[in-house]
Amino acid sequence: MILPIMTGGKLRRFHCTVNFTTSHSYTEALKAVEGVLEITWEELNTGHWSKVPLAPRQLYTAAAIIKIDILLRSYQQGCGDKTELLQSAMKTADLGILLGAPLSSGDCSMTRVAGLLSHALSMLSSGCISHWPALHLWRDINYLKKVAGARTVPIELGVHYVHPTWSQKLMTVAEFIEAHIVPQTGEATPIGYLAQHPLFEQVPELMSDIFEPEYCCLSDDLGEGAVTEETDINAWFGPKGTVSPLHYDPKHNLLAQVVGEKRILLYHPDQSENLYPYEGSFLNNTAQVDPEEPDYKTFPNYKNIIAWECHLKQGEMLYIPPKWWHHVRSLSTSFSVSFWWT
Ligand SMILES: O=C(O)CCC(=O)C(=O)O
Repeated sequence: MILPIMTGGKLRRFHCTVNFTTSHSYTEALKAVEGVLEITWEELNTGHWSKVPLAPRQLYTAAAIIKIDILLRSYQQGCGDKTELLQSAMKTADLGILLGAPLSSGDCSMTRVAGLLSHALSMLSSGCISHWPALHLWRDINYLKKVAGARTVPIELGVHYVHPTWSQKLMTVAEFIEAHIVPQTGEATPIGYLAQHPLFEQVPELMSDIFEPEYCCLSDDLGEGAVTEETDINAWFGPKGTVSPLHYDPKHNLLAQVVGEKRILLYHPDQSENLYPYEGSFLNNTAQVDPEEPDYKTFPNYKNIIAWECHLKQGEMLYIPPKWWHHVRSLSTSFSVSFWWT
């Protein structure tokens, strides 16, 4: 499930305008706003387009914004078919772009919303990995122990990789499972995470439980003489509570959720200045802001952020485009596989 979180700036007023949805049902609210859109539509389609005054076009935009908000709230509450709700929001945004007018000079919020919605429709896919044997095999830690238990792997220990107490330790997969996966949340401190590790090169037997998605053949550079690099396939295996801090990667990424669930916050690359990347070449793909506890005093631009929240469930796969910022928290014991390609 992906849903937009629009805070700050021009988009904040979307939320202010629709508080009435708390006391009315979404259906009633939708009916009311569709009435406004219909009446305004009549006005916009009477006479020559060049003669249509600004006010009804602005009203159309305002009503479209409210309708989108109601549709996204319905989406969030699980009221209706999720794809249909997003498609309807997308169509409303497109009509708003075609027929409406900015509510103030320089306001391009309709275009922005449409862009965000089109990403939401295309980024998350379910059913793509339902044929992977890993989906049922990896839920069994005894299977993982049997296939990979004796292999030594690097484990990240601590809150996350930019935290001052973070460290790394080598241990076998079996030791890691006993110390960090079997204990219930909170029992094992610090949290251990087998993160970004090419486990499938090390243990080819696990590779036969998954399939590289065909999307990874879609290279950016198909020119003559282009050399296609191998896809980087990494394992991310850990207990509830692992965090990959807010960062971006230069490659296309398909993140497949094989076991458990993750909450992923996503930000378009144009949000970089609101995220305060670390300076210098080492961590400049990592944000200083912690989106889970933003320090607005030190990072005031974060108030203007536009973010997407995605709950990536078992069996789903998320496409993260190059340079898109992402923050990832596991909500349960989790095993994901990432495919990075150029
Ligand atoms: O799953 C995670 O913890 C992080 C995944 C990630 O950052 C990636 O695939 O690029």
